Amino acid sequence: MKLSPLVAAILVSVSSTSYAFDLQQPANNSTDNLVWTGHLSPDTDTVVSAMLAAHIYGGTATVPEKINPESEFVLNYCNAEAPRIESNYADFQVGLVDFNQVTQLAPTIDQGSIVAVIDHHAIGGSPINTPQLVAMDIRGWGSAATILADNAEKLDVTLPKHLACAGLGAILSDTVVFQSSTTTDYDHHYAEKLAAIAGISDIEDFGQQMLIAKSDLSHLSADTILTMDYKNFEYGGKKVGIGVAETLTAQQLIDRKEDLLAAMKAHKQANELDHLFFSITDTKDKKANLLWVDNNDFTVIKAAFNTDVEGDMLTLEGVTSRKRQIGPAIQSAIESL
Ligand SMILES: [Mn+2]
Repeated sequence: MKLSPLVAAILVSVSSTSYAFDLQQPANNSTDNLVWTGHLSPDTDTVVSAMLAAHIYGGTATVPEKINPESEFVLNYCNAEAPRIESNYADFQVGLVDFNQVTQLAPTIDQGSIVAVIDHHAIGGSPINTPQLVAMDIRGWGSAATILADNAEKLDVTLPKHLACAGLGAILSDTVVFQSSTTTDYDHHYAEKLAAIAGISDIEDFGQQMLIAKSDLSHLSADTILTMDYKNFEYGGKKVGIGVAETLTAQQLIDRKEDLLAAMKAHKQANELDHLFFSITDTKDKKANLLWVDNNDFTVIKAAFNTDVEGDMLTLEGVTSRKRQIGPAIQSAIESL
């Protein structure tokens, strides 16, 4: 059957506009003005995932804010350059890596410009809300970098040494050197593959050096420590901030508790948060030391961890993951109060 010109024109226009960003066949995508970015308060997985995505799919890697000392260590170790800091995302097509919450989105990103999300977090809370179809690849793996390593392999994209090394650093960071309960077999599998490409024979040693590099926080202000690895959430209509400091030398921070509490109080007020929590996460002895600001927060802590609390800090043995342990407990407590 021969199509009338009108029908043919409609079909052409439909087929040329109906595809979302194509994560399976990158050649189908226009990468003009495409940038990749992760969440605010970027961590190593967010930084490196943007770099991996730009290498695999085209476009430019960016970060929405300055990178943290751990990421600096990893990029330095890998001889890789940090992505540029983008202060204005208007006029770009944007691919998101390592998050899906609007509370963690750079404020200049128009949600209508988001074309893809590659992530490993729950969609609960306040996910992005887009008028158009967005390509999504969300898997319950230990890091977004692991998902991107898998995509690179399936798409036959070779990773250069420095990116393989940085990818390995991102997996080690998010899984706390495979100690976190979020670690999957995929993370081990791709960590080994990336290490082989990067020529790194001792993965554990790289991981330990990274943990040591991020542990010394003595030169940083309490406010910097609070917001360095920090995420905003919306749980049950409440604005909730959760900051984390992962450190091998937790006592160093516990000794600065009064300082941290003062910084938390100021941060909670300035950002008009309903709740604010901070965990001094002891990566050596695998426990979280939780701090909160006021009685409202304390009520949530008691409900979340179902425990009698004495003093102004709650130590939770075996708890190291905001994503898997601290966040979900706080979310369900707030939603049930
Ligand atoms: Mn991540």
